[in-house]
Amino acid sequence: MPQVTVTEQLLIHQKASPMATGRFTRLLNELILAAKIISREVNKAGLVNVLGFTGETNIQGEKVKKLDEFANSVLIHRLQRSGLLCAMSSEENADLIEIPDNLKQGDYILIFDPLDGSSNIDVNVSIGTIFSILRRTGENGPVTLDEVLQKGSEQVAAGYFLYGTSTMMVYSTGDGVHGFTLDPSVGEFLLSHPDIKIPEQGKIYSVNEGYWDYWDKPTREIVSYFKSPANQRKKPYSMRYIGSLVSDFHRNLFYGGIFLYPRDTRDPRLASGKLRLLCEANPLAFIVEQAGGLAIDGKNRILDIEPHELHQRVPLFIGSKNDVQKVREIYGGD
Ligand code: AHM
Ligand code: MG
Repeated sequence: MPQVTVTEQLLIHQKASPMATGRFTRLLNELILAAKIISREVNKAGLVNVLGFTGETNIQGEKVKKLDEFANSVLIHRLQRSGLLCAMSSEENADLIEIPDNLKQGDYILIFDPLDGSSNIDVNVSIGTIFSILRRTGENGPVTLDEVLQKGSEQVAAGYFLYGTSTMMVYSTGDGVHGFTLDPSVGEFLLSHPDIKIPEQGKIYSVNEGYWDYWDKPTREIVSYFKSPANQRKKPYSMRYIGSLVSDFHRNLFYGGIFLYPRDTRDPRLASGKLRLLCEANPLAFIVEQAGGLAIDGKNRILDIEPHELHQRVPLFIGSKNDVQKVREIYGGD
């Protein structure tokens, strides 16, 4: 079977759009190179002194690990110099990352979580990089925060890199979802999973059930539904929770199921859940919808939420269509 690299696939996509300038292809290629560098470091993390806390605390009040910092700086350094972006936003940076005046500006905005699932780094569990690409809405000149705070439905592309037993890239430009696996012997991402579709009906639920006491009644009812043999499936769902959003999402994308991160009624910091709208929920919602699934905050479609701040958090229910619809029904949505 002929092997298609991600670059070949991007060029095919580019040729199919008469207005394409090649800039978007270059942007994805820059991202891919950054991810290969991160993947290399993740793979050797156990061997060199890149593990452990730096002792610093990020803007979310969480301890930052060295590998997070590394991934963040690789992405910022490479993409800032690409000439393709007018701004970036990272989960690790409180403010917008501007492109310095001495560097060329572009029309795109990149939002990312450089290394999601960082609590898993020290124990060799899969982690990932999540990205979202927007086009700027204004003309030239300094980018405004409003241009970055676009609804998820405006994303031009979104995806993630999963550093697992293999390194994978899963992305969508709004034309289906495609998965590529890094062949380390040639250093290329090869098309391994074309046109991914999530099963309409899942068999897995993924949630941190340790927080049961902190949930409201409807949330407990939802989780009880998935545990119950009397559900749609007529047998209990299996519970699978890695604690790395990318990995939990990726498994459910292929096997079918639902990932839940509900609001927390006791901890005011988690009153809107833990996950971030712009760098986590929106890109994965874009992917899941392209794969035939759904993503909601309980009642509303994630991609329709108007963001009002860069690090806004949102409850997230994402996965197979029937399972997410059940959540919406129990919360009393449409
Ligand atoms: P991070 O971006 O700081 O790694 O935090 C997000 C992670 C997700 O990957 C995961 O789904 C979630 O936090 C797990 O949270 P919890 O430990 O509360 O279950
Ligand atoms: Mg994260």
